[in-house]
Amino acid sequence: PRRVITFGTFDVLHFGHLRLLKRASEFGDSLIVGISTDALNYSKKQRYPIYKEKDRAALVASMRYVDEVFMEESLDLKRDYIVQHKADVLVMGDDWKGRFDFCKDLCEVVYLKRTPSISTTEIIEVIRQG
Ligand code: C2G
Repeated sequence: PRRVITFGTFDVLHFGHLRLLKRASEFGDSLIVGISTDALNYSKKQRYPIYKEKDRAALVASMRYVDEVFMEESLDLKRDYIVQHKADVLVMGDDWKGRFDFCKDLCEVVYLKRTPSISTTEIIEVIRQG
């Protein structure tokens, strides 16, 4: 059985996330999702996600395409996570195109087209402006 792995924050879960997870799941028999922790987000973007990591993980875990979730504590552990979870394929949206090619000796690496015109940042902006 082929195991697929993907990573993300999945904050303010939206249709673009759903489509990414659905398409990722089609690359194998099970899908494992690394949820970026609140601390990892803070270190990347100098702001915390709207929803706490436990809640983001619970939402993603409840989706029918997802078999397992774990917390992604650091971007530098990507190779360890792939090995630990015995992943055969790493799938990411193409905003990360090329950035995970260094894992190609461990597993297949696939980048999927992002769903246009939807993002957490934009949703937050719209809500803020009222
Ligand atoms: N995505 C998408 N279409 C959108 C928005 C997001 O396909 N309109 C995809 C992204 O390309 C990514 C996944 O959904 O593959 C999760 O997106 P984010 O939560 O924004 O993930 P990010 O914060 O970039 O975290 O180790 C990698 C990081 O943890 C990725």
